[in-house]
Formats: sequence, structure tokens, C-alpha cells
Amino acid sequence: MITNRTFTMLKPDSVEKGNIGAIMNKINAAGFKILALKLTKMSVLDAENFYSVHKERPFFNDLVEYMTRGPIVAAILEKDNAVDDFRSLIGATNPAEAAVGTIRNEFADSISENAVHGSDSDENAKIEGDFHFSGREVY
Ligand code: FUP
Repeated sequence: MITNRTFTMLKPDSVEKGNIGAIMNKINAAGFKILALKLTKMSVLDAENFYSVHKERPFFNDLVEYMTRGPIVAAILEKDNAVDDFRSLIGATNPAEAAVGTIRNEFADSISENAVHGSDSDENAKIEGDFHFSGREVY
């Protein structure tokens, strides 16, 4: 099991607001190495699959619409303790509860449009990275 990689998406609101560079700077400054990176757009089917764990939740349709309304930046990141350290860097799901200095505190407007995704386990980091990148896109 890979334990030093995580997967992130800079979500459509981050791209729309011109925050790609500022967020990537924080990721670099926190010591993450970029192993894979691209601007891409999720289809409705992609988003429904990616967030299938939430399919019974009341916010599911809004989440799929949000995640498919424009391009995202997808990346695989490497660092010791990557999954936990990256979730600390992005902060709580609800930006109103995200600690000062975290990415969601700085760049997210609401729980439904919260700027970035970070994998919640090593297993999901691998699944999510494989979902977005082929082997030849990972360095
Ligand atoms: P996180 O692991 O912090 O990305 O959060 P979750 O997996 O719990 O949620 C995934 C996405 O669902 C969030 F990024 C935004 C959306 N969501 C809502 O819109 N409302 C909620 O109450 C919870 C999550």
C-alpha cells in the first residue's frame, strides 16, 4: 500500500476565481511534490462515480452540477504522511470551521463550494489518482 501519496482537485470555483497559482503555491510551500498535474473537466458520470458514496445525500445533485460546471485541476501529490498532512492543509469541509491559514479558510466560500478536494485515506488516494491519471502521466 502506498502511504506517501494523496490526490487533490482544485474545484471549479478555484479555477473560475483565478486561484490555481495561489493554491498551488501553498501546496508547494507545505512540502508536497507534484507527481501528476492537469487541467481537466469531469463529466456528469465521472462526478456521479467519484462521489458515489454521497449519492443518497440531499446535496448530491448540486454537488455533481458544481463539480461538472467547469474545469478542475487534478493532481497526485507526494509527501511523508501525505493524506493526513494534506487534509490538515486544506482544513475542515465547511470553510466556516476551517482553521486560519488553511486553503479552505482562505479560498472557499461555502461547504458546497469548498475550493479543494483531498483524499481521506491511502486507499482512496490510489483509487482517485487512478481515476484521473494513466500510468504514463505520473512521474
Ligand atoms: P471532504 O472529505 O472534506 O471533501 O468532505 P466530504 O467527502 O464529506 O464531502 C464531499 C463534498 O460534498 C464536499 F466537498 C462538498 C459536498 N458537501 C456538501 O455540499 N454539503 C455537505 O453538507 C457536505 C459535503
